[in-house]
Amino acid sequence: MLPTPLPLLALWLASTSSPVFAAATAGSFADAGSTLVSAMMMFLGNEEKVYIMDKAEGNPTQVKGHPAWGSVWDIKTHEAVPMDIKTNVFCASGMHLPNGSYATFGGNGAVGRGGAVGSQKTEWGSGIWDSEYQDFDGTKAIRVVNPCTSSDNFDAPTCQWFDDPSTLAMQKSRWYSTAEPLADGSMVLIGGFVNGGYINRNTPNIDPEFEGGAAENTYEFYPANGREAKPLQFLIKTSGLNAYAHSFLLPSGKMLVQANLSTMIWDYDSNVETPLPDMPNNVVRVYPASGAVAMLPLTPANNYNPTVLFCGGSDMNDYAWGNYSFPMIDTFNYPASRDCQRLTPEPADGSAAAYEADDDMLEGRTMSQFIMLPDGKMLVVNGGLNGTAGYSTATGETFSYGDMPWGMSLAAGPIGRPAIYDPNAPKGKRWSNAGLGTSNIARLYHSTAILLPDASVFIAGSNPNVDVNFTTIFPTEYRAEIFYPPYFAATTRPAPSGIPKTLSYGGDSFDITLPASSYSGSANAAAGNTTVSIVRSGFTTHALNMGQRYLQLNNTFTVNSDGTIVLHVAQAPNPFVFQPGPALFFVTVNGIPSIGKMVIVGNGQLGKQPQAAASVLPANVLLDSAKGTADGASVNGGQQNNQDNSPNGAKSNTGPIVGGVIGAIAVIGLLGALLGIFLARRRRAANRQMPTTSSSSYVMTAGGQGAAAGFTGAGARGVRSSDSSAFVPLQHDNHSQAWNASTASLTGPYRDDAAAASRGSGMVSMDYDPYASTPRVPVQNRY
Ligand SMILES: [Cu+2]
Repeated sequence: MLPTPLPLLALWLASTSSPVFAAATAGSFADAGSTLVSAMMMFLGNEEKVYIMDKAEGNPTQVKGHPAWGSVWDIKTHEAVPMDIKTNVFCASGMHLPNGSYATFGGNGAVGRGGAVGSQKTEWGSGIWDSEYQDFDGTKAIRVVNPCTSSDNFDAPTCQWFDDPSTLAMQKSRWYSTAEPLADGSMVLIGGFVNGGYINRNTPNIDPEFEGGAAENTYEFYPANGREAKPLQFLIKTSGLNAYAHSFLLPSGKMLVQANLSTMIWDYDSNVETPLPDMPNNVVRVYPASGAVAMLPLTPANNYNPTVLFCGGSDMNDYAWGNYSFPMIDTFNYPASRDCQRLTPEPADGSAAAYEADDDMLEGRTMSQFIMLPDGKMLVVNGGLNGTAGYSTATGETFSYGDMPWGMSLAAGPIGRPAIYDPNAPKGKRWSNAGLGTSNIARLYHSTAILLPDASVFIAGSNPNVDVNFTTIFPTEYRAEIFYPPYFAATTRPAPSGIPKTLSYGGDSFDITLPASSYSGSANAAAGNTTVSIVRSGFTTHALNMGQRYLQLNNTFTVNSDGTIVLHVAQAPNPFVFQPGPALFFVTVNGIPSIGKMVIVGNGQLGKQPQAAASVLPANVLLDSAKGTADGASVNGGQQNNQDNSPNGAKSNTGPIVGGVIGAIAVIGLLGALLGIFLARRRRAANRQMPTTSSSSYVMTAGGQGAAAGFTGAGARGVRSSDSSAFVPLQHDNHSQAWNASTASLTGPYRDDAAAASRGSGMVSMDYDPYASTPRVPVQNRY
């Protein structure tokens, strides 16, 4: 029998007795342990911890006597521990709060095994609680957590999720809603389904506003502060393809919103919509087309005027998209889009906003996502060549689950190789995957990725299944990986000192010192090629990083005779350009980022942020004779020309290990080719059994043009015989009208007034306040 590649690599790595994560080779993927639950949603809590959420499902890992659907993963040890989440956080939205806490919004009703409605039901039949999985209804939940570190007691309630919809809840049920932060640290929650479904509409679509109670085409604020949920016409116009709408706060204080093929600028205060042009080429970018969408870096050079990049997704026709039940075509045979468009919603010259065709991606991608890297480039990672997000037991063309070629997955052709987009490269040269390795783990529906403080990228999840399934072709995935971008070729990382722990909006500049050992060669050149940036990695789910944003701070510099470079750095411009809350602070020299430090931007409070005049910076002071003392061998690693990037050129202080890994990868490549032939034969043979290991059950692709061909044949069949699905026909009554608003105050102490009041009556333990437990805003000091 053919051995599977993964054990071979594991065996080889074991024989070197090196920790797996010691081999931080530029362009490579490395094992990062287990997430314990499938990483459907994640965020970086602080410099130590990544918080992970899954839907309520039958994960073997238990917490408090039931399957876990939350965990926290440690960046140093690569180990996760389960965390208890009470409600079903299935496909929620999430966002940071100004003090560095995080909140998640909505989810699904309580479910039990196989996605069945929970054992305790409402009168209209949705799940309140399930006796086996012990999850509560999460449709209106607002869950808050204060990120803790290893020095905290994680078992203390102050480090655990606050999750009690009876005291803190949205006004409406929202599944697949969007959360976009506002300049005062509050946020707007947009749309969503009331219950489940593939897309948010019925056939025929005669009731686009309500869909008989299944669509929640409204928005609300958190904290609500007296503001009631209101209908959003844009969601009605984009009916069906309007979940997880793409939204970006703009410098004007208005918001770009994109869904289906429509685009608008929204004044959310007065609920006035200004239409912008439709998305060209019929490409849908929202779930379940799930294009990669992100705002390009905001820089002094572009005067902090945002441009949003939309890449990939699907140009399936309107009929093909189907309805709540499933798509009308076999999506897994339909190639995803390669199309990229740029949009500057508010052009500086006052001209009309217009989409501008950008370079096509190197391959079509669905469910790929952008990760903003500290060097100002954008990594696209995860996803598939064909199909869409979502899972189902049938389509309009394949009626029975037994005939579904990829189990419940509506996508196929997992892409293992990332690509990097350089927004500053000339048109025609913006995409490259040269030097980037290929993962052997499929990251399809419900996979995630997020930037870590060391500027690597944490990648996890994938579970196109209604419940845990280890035997289908695209199984429930717990294996995490770390991807090391090209700048990991550098032998020396900049080591800045004096980074403040908080940033203000305008006001006095601050100085950061870069020692001569941070760079090599001319100090003048290094200083001139240094950027200071804050990167908000966001809340990742469904190929989105909600709230992700990259801001380059304005700076000047003084070069000293001993080679130290003093950077004079401006504060953030204003809270519309970069909303209050946490971010990673990087200093990038010659394309090599420092290790990111977590900072809080703004005053850490909800409410109007203090603003001062823009920082005034001293003029540059250069000194021709000054030089850096770092080993210059590979300081240019992150600056490599895209076209010349080569994995073998990657230098590392773990040289022998690198050679070995590349050798092992070559062997894997050969095995992969053999495996491809093997699988092709196996697919031709009917009635063959599923392999027992997932790594041998699908073929990863490195992408590339035309790679979508070849995924049209019937693949292996899943072994589940159950016909249960999240996408069963819905009860079309809107039961989400009951008032249960957050009454959190925007002034004074940041807490939910109703929750605070109820604590006195014993509804919630007095010893736990989800907001005020730990001071998230440190006293003004420096790293
Ligand atoms: Cu989902």
